[in-house]
Amino acid sequence: MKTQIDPVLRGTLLAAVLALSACASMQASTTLESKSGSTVIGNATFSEDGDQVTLQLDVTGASPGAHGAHIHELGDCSAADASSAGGHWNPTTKVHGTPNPEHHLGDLGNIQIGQDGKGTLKLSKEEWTLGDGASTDVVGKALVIHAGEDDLQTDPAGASGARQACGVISKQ
Ligand SMILES: [Cu+2]
Ligand SMILES: [Zn+2]
Repeated sequence: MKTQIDPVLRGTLLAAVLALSACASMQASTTLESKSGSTVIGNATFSEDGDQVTLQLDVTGASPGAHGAHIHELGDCSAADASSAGGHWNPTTKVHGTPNPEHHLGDLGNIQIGQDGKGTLKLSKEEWTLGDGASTDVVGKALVIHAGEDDLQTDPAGASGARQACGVISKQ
């Protein structure tokens, strides 16, 4: 009698091992709450992806068009206008703007919102880290969505207007 593992069972075991290894990689997330009287809400997930950290951001309830999105330096969304989140997260002391190769670590550019008020942004950065407590760690910072478009050049904040949603990034 053969002692080989049944191919179906083997497939199930392989799937279980893959699921476990996926769980082992670090994740962080945040739920964005409306600020400045807006209806904008959303959620974001950061996951380790090889040498980089990948952000998946989903927003609803926003006006159609481009909205500036940034990681701000203070994990505090308590103010009604989210001013408590401070300025752009900039641990490497660079100048604002995504075309600039040496921009703020917190510069995410713009999220494009459709006629249905929804938008998605996916972005990876090698410079980000997740949960290691280093100055490049996204955990403990605040993700902010703005009323207007980030012009990607005006220092220090891209002239993108009021802060319409804010969420503190925490480890999962
Ligand atoms: Cu901002
Ligand atoms: Zn910036």
